[in-house]
Amino acid sequence: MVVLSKPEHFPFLKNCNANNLLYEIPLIDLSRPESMTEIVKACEDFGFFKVINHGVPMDFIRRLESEAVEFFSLPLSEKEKAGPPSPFGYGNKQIGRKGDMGWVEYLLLTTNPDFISQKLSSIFGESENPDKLRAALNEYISAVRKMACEILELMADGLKIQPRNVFSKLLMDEESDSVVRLNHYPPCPELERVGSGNGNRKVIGFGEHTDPQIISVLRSNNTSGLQISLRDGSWVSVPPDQDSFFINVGDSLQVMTNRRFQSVRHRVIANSLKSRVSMIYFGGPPLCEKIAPLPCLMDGEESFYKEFTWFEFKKSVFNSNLADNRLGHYEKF
Ligand code: GA4
Repeated sequence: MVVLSKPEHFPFLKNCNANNLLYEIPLIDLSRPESMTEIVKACEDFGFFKVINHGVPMDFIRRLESEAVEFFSLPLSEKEKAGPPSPFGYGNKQIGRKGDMGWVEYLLLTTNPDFISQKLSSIFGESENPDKLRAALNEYISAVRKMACEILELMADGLKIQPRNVFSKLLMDEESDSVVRLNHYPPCPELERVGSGNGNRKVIGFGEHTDPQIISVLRSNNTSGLQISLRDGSWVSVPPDQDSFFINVGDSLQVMTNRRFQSVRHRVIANSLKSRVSMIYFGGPPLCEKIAPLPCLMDGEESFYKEFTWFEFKKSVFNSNLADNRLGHYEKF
């Protein structure tokens, strides 16, 4: 009999304690030269890691968080003026177009500054609110994009891919289809019961899913809730850290690396007492970009995927449920 949970069979389980609290999230210090190899290892083992010494000014982070808190404290009727969430705007409990629900409200925007200006002016009219929120979003997005590009270049170096901007150029492209999301998970005193038999009472804030883009950069306040799924399917909680960023490998990067890196399944569980506020940058390619394994990574191997454009993939993403395996449709075997 194979005992799957033994650390020697799954090296990443060494990082978990008995309560499945991942106390040793792969930690990448971007100021250290070792970060390149450590990032590659973290992407192979988890598709997920935490970054410190990230270079994003704390002022930018605090400013956007406080703007987000201010926005979410508006009366519902005001926030709803920014709806519906699809393709971009304010959403409450409903996620996507296929009936997924979560204990969350959010603002979903593209990262294009002109779009942000237009959208915010249409929500707030002539008041001074849009200027503050717009400025906070724009400075945050630029700094986080820069960090995401640095990480993607370290990945390329670590994988010995040239040129090193092979991934990062997709985020820097004027046509890059990147998204920013502000999430508010209100405290949930009346915990609904999900699942059965294990005595765990949970309310799903944001249901399990992988991110379709190349890379996601998440920052949250100090409220817990984020969980990631390990390769054996078990869920582990990620201790929050408001001074760090958490990086997710997205589906598109999984394809471009022909599964050397795997996108990470994750979800958010609501907290009964404290609000959780997160801000996520999803770095995506231009719509016309072909997503396929990079030939230099194939080394004689066959591609696991049929080629597709980001536009085609995105269309199927938005017609899917949150938990679906969206890459299944493009797998060759
Ligand atoms: C998950 C990652 C991003 O938050 C997002 C989400 C999108 C949405 O909220 O509209 C989706 C989800 C996400 C994947 C499946 C579809 C689309 C909700 C949903 C049910 C903005 C994205 O790009 O894909």
